[in-house]
Amino acid sequence: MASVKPLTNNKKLIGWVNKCAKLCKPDRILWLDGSEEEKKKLEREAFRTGELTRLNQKKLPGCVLHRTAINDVARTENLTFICTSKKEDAGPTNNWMEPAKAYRKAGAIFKNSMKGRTMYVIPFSMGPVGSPFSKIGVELTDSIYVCLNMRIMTRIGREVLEALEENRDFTKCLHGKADRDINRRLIMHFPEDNAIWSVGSGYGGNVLLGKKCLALRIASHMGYKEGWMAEHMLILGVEEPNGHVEYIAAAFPSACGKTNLAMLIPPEGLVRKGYKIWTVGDDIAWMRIDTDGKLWAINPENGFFGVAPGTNSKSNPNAMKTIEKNTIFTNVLMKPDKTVWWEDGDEPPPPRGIDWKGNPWKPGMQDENGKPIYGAHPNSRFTAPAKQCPSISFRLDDHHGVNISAIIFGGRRAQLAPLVYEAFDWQHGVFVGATMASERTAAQYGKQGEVRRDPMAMLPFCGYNMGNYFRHWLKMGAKMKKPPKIFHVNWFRKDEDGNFLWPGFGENLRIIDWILRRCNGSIEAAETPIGYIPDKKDVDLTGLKLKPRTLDKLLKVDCGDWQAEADSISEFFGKFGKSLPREIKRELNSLKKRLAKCRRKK
Ligand code: OXD
Ligand code: MN
Repeated sequence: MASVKPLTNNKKLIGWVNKCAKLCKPDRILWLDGSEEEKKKLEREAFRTGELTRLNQKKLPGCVLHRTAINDVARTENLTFICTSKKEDAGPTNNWMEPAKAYRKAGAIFKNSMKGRTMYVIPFSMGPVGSPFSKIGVELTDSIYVCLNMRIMTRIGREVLEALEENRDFTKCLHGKADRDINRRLIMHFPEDNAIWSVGSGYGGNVLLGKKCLALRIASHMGYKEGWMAEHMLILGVEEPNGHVEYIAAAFPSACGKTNLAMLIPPEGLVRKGYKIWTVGDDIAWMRIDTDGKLWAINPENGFFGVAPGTNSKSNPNAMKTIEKNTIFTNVLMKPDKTVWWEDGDEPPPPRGIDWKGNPWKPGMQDENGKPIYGAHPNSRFTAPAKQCPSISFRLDDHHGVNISAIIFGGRRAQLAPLVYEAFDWQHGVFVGATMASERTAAQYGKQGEVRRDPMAMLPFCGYNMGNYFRHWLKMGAKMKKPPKIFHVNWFRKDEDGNFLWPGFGENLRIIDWILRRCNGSIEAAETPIGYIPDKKDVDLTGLKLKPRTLDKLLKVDCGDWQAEADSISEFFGKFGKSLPREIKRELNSLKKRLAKCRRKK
């Protein structure tokens, strides 16, 4: 095995790399320094093997295309495990495996799997290099696609190794494509060892180990132990007409428009008033309490791994500008001129192209069951540097992060949940987050459209017992001098004919504006059994044609429907047994009482 000289003297790191190499038996080991020349070399090699295709460099400078295996297009939650010594530490919502067994099972797949391949060593930092709130990881992988994605999504290379002094801990991330057989695919997390083993997949969420695996599953466990929070949240700055910027953090389940919200363009009426938006992050927030007793957040990532279908100049003009260059496209359609296309993008379907599976494609094609054949996979993605986003906040590189004024939970619910409501207080807000539910999307395997409960949008990402996770939220609130207010939004409510009631996208700023005015105490709100809802006059609808009756429908709280919801929450909580905090049970009982009172009044 040829090994290029390690770029570090850190013995712990060198020892671990050698141990993994002994298991996987790569032909070569290559340490990444993060340079531009290195990037070009990796790309050349990937073009040669077909791992990547170079796109039209005149129209899409620096852009490439990758196609995953056909059975490897989304996160595989059923193959994702939290491996703790005690089963109860993983809790009722995670798949659990005993660590020794997990190392054995995954080890058998890793064994000799890199023969004939190179093992790349990627030192990376989640968060600005050198920030006391950042965490360092090292990913070993046999995939150039992973190397190039990690270059965009994290900060990688020499400066990270310099920050990793001899004894500083790092997350040990081992990834191997192996044969990408779904029966030999495992995504293992070892929070007690600060380690991740992912084998048999090439799909982003499973293999860019800094993202969901480290920055959420492992980090949530670290946060629990160390007294901070790792959340599946975007971070957005709203610049108000007086120039003051307020920051919010918002959690939505995968593929519910987090990237669109993080980059929204204010509607005309609000632009005229002087509102501006600053994007800090679109997927993950690490939050901690500072000496001022307030909650501060950083985005640990450095790029966007967004869903392509549905991204267009109306839904997200900033994303469209972000991906004009230096972008990795995954599983989209390639047009004859080597540019890209996806369903519900800016352009009509091209007369022909190569679909995400690599097959010739024409509009209107159907499979043997009469179902449309998509040009781009519904979970096809773009990976683009955050700095290319026109609305990116300079705070992205701020070691200290931003102060969070409001936390928003949201889901995709055709019925039931009003456009917005505010929790009565932090504890009630934790209950609101814990009972979040949403219709399933293409980012997860499973039946699309089915409602599933997804507490804080963390169901697939909480690296420990979710009962303790709720407890941790309650504790964090109690420690803060002025905790952010907590809200719930639903942009997806439909009328009797199945039409969306709210226009969404940039117009969502109208609701965020209401939220911020509630935070600064300048307006009152109406109390309902589920929380406070806006007085209609306080939602700024300047320039938006929305019938007053539509706003009534959007804000309606039907106590009967909510009683059914409360029963379904009771059933969901049943699976937590004793680990469910008393305070959360109490919140459910109080909700039931308020709903019963409301029914009696009618
Ligand atoms: C994502 C996801 O890719 O949540 O962000 O699935
Ligand atoms: Mn996500």
